[in-house]
Amino acid sequence: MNITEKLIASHLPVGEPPAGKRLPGEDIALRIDQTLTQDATGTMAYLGFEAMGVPRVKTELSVAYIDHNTLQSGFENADDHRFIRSCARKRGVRFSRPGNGICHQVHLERFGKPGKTLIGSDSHTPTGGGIGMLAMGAGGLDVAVAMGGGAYHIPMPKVTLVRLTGRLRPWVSAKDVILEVLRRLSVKGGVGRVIEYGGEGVSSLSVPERATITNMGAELGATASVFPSDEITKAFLEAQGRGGDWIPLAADPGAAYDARLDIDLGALEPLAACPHSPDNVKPVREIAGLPVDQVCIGSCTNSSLLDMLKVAAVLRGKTVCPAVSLAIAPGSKQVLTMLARSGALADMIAAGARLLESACGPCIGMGQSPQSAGVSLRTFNRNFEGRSGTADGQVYLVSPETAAASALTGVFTDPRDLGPAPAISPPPRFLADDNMIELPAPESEADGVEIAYGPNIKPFPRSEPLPETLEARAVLKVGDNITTDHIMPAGAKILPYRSNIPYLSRFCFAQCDPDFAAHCRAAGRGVVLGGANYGQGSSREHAALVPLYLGVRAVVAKSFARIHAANLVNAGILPCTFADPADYDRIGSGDELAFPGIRAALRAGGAVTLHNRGRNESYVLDCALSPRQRDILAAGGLLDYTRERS
Ligand code: MIC
Ligand code: SF4
Repeated sequence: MNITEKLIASHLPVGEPPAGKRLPGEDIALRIDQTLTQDATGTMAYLGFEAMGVPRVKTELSVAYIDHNTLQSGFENADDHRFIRSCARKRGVRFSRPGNGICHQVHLERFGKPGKTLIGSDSHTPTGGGIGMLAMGAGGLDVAVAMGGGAYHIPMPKVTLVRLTGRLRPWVSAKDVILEVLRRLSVKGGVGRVIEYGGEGVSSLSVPERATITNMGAELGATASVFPSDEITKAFLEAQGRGGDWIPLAADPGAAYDARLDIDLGALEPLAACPHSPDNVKPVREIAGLPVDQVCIGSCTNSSLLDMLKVAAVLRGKTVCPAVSLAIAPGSKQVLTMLARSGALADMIAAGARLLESACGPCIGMGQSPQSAGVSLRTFNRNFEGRSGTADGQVYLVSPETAAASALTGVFTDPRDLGPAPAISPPPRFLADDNMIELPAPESEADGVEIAYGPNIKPFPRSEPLPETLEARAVLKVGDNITTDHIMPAGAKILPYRSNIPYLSRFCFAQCDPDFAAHCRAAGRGVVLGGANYGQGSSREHAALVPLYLGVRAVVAKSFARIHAANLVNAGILPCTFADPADYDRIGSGDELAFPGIRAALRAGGAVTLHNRGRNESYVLDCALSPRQRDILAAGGLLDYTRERS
């Protein structure tokens, strides 16, 4: 078996056939050992959990992180933090306080365990694959179900082996490895797949480097990415004071894979993902010389101690170019404290870096938006149009080495031009102090903990069971690779309202159609028409709940990204694909549509008919839904489905 099959086989509910017997795409139910939430999706997850009525979480470990909404420009964020903290205390969840760091970085440092399953209400949860976990992003409701002891359902993935040979050359780093994978496979290339790393090159990569690679597997659309758990993993866990959490995990000799990609680490060079997609990758030397306005270093992709030490070494004794604003957000309290103690932080500050707190910050548009049409080099994972908060900002994704070099020169710089690379090695021991992780109240005292709802926390929008025939108007038609940032933007002005769906609805699809909400209101019931890979990017279920609130009952697309398709079903919105993609061209925004006999068709498990009244034409749609998902839609969403069964 390969590693993925081993992880799946050991987490199938008892009595289920082994993973090898499953066909790709077939629904599988996985036992979930650990969950994580972050605050921007966490309020919905805990509102869902409260609605389910389960008194205490049933996982081995559940952690609630506060890392996304930390600007606190009004009462809203602080209210959300208080709500999440109260849920965590009452329901048996550990609470990582604001300031403790970015969820994926902290989870890797303090909680991730090889061989375990993890789901998180954040699309970059696959970061945990760097330590040998089967770690997946999910919607908040799915995380709530898993916290309650329920299984997590995914389509059985295909497995792609990325076989690494050789060693990275100086100044080339893990970011360049994943950018190369993105260049070759594209943002759709991982859909329905787990990306498994193997080959002799693996042993030259440290855990934080592996985590950079698995983190950005999310940008491939992959279900998860996973590395073996080996001596390097063991050394990392030991250095975190968690040697006892280690188990070995490797593919069996001769294990089979559905596809293979070979990468010679020694042949890689510094790369950059150019605006506005993580797969628009070019060698840095081709862009060298382009003036740079801003550099941001951090995010869950590149904020480890190793990354920060490299950056500090490049900056030491120099001054950031006057035309450049350099912002640095170390990934966790552990990283920041160790930087401070080692003196490396002083090197950064002395060079002119603007220090940000250990949180997502600019990555999700919470501050540090670049100037008009500004060129911003970021060590982050997403450069979707407008995500930085500046509509015409030009965001490039690069390694910490390229970022630091360019901050000094003021132009896009291949770090190899700086001369010999500084030698940085991981510390033998990390400073492990979990004093910013609050333990839940003991079960005997949980009854006394009040859940603190603030005025910004509005109830969950509710769907209704699907009617026999659904009649609705096409309210919007969009092209390929529409992201959840298009559907439900984030950023400093909107993110504080993640618990307030009515307020958020004003901004739904704002970039594609500023009148989207008005069109929905006029239509009553709406259908969105999408191209390929609809809903790629984040796990935010707001991209389903807000359209639901506006009356969207179905999305018909050429294909879907996995997490968003699941979120639509959980919200009670029907996701279908065109059996003949050419039919996409035969429907337009404003067309009156009908899905005759949709309820019966879903029950029967077959294809669905879409009737276009204006043209008097019918099209065949595929609904690649599991029997469980069909039942969820019939019930009007996951909450009602779960309630019906409890
Ligand atoms: C992101 O990187 O887009 C986010 C913000 O972390 C999202 C979650 C969210 O929208 O709250 C994600 O990746 O899932
Ligand atoms: Fe936070 Fe950015 Fe990572 Fe999302 S991608 S979890 S916003 S650091």
